[in-house]
Amino acid sequence: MEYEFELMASMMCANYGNLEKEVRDLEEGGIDSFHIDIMDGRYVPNFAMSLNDMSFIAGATKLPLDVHLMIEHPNNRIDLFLEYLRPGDTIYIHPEAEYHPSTTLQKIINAGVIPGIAINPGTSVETVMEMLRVVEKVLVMSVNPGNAGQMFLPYVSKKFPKLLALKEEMEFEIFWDGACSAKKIIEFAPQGVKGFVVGTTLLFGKKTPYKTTLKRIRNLQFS
Ligand code: S6P
Ligand code: MG
Repeated sequence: MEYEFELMASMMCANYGNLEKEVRDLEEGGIDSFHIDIMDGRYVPNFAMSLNDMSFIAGATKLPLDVHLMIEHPNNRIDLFLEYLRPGDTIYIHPEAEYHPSTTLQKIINAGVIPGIAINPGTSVETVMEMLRVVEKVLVMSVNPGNAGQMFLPYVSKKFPKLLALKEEMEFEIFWDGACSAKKIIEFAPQGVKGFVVGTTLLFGKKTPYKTTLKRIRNLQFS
């Protein structure tokens, strides 16, 4: 069996010594989009990428950007990001980081950008239920946000059946973020998870060229 799924490159894991080459190599390897992890050092205890990194990548590729905002009160700063984004790009916010997350989501929609929410490991599907009707994408975090290279949290798997049962009626797609391995793609792509963020677990920091790794992932054997 073959399943269609998207691969998003976690750009916080890329080599910043030559970011342009990283973008080209990933494009050549057939990546679907660039996942941009924006952190403010408050909502998460780290600073990863920022506005300048995102705008550089937006200018360097025509492929979609998948912007994951891990910042407090994104509504206060969302215009800065929207200015650089194009139709087909996505912004995910963390609902816990906002008093009125659906106002922020509406701003994203009004700008012609795809609205998404990211769900932390400790956040239940029930908590974000109403927003599932508003968003087009749900990014399920299988690690706590803040760092690459973390351990997969097994209890997150239990969330998928609930989301999969709701996705048709509420019209959203499900994406996986954190410690994504080949095993997880083999298990979850057939169930209907639409895309996977690939970071240090599968793609970056290895000796293998991106093209080879991405081809291997596309050719995974599903029984
Ligand atoms: C974590 C971030 C993620 C990571 C991704 C890296 O805060 O949202 O997108 O970049 O998890 O992948 P890996 O395989 O190193 O966990
Ligand atoms: Mg992310």
